[in-house]
Amino acid sequence: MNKFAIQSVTAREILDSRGKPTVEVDCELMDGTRARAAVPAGASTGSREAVELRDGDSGRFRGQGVLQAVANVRETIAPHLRGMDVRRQAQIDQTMIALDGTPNKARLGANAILGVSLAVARAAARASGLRLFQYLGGPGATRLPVPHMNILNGGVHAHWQGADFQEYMIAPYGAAGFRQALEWGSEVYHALQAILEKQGLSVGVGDEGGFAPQVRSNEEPFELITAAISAAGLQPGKDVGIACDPAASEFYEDGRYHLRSEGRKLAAAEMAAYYRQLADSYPLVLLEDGMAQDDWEGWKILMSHLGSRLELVGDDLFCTNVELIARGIKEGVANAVLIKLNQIGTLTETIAATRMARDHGWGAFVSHRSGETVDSFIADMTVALDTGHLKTGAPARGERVEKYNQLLRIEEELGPAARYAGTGAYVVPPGLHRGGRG
Ligand code: 2PG
Ligand code: MG
Repeated sequence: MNKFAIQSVTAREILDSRGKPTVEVDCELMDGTRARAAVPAGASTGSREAVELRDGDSGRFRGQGVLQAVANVRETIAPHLRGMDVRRQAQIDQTMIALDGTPNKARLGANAILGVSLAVARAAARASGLRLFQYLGGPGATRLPVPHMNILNGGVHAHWQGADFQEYMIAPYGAAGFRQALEWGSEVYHALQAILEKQGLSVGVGDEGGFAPQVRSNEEPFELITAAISAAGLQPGKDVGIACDPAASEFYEDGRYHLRSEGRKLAAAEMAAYYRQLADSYPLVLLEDGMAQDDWEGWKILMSHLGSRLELVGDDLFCTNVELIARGIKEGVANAVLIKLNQIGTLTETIAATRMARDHGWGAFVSHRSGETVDSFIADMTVALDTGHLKTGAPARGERVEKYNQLLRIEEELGPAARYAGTGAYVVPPGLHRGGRG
């Protein structure tokens, strides 16, 4: 008997952090090894993401049910995987892609396929007697990422109550190790809370656990966060930098960027100038989706303004899709790629996207989704793929901190072999782009 042979694969509908249904998959091997994985879901989704199959039955979960995806795992995928060696990840993923037969996983659902892909990988690691990060990354997987903690939420994640920009993150790249980075993150988060309270602003949180105050501009959060870093006894730009994901596709209408909180509509060149002013004034190190997914010309303008100073990450622009990334590399529209498993739908395609970015000297920035579960797969995957940085929300809320806590465990497990990516995480290292010196 091959103990690595798949005995069964099954799925169920569970709830995610927003209380919406999502897919959870269990995989069991011949030797009794069991593993489980759950699938996240976005709110500000790219238009070219693989298809997340929803039932559309308005009688259940406002049409958001995933019973069809669950049935696809149980009835269509599982019979084909039974007996396969669970370590043959690429073959298993390929089998599901072929079974689906569409270019964007529209038939079986990327949520069905991804759940299986991840449960299979975890089962293989377990049966091999390895931690997931070791199984996926081998002996070289020893570098802990800089955690990008989203401490102030806006845009669709805060129901447009405050900033138009979706995510304001702190990046403690100056810490000595991951544990200290997380400690600093938590301290800055709580320092920000105190500042907001003092100013009479709300400390209610958005989808990713960051505060969602009713600010008057998209610049104000940069001021508040810089003050919070200092209030925590840390040096802005040296110890802790700032990263931002405006998620610009969400406020791009009729060829212009509509900043509701500021009552302005900007053209791409004006938007790029705005970002440059922010980079001049605050310790900005990384800007994700500064332009919209359909505004490739805008991205080129942004690159010419800031490409030598900041890591410019494409999320909705690339959707973790090697075809879109290849085009982006050819046209020079960014210098880094956001990596989200469920945008593409299998582990092997996600690894291929990461490789393509790195092979061309681009950054790869691993990400959670705004709808999450306590599954911490991306923590292990980030160490395994050695991407040097990830974002997985605030240092608060169970589904967010579970990933950070898993990285603490990995750092502990590695012991003296653990290294911290620090400023080496970025394609453009911080310090080259500080105010006045850029
Ligand atoms: C993003 C993500 C994650 P969502 O835009 O980068 O923060 O948001 O999951 O809603 O697409
Ligand atoms: Mg994004």
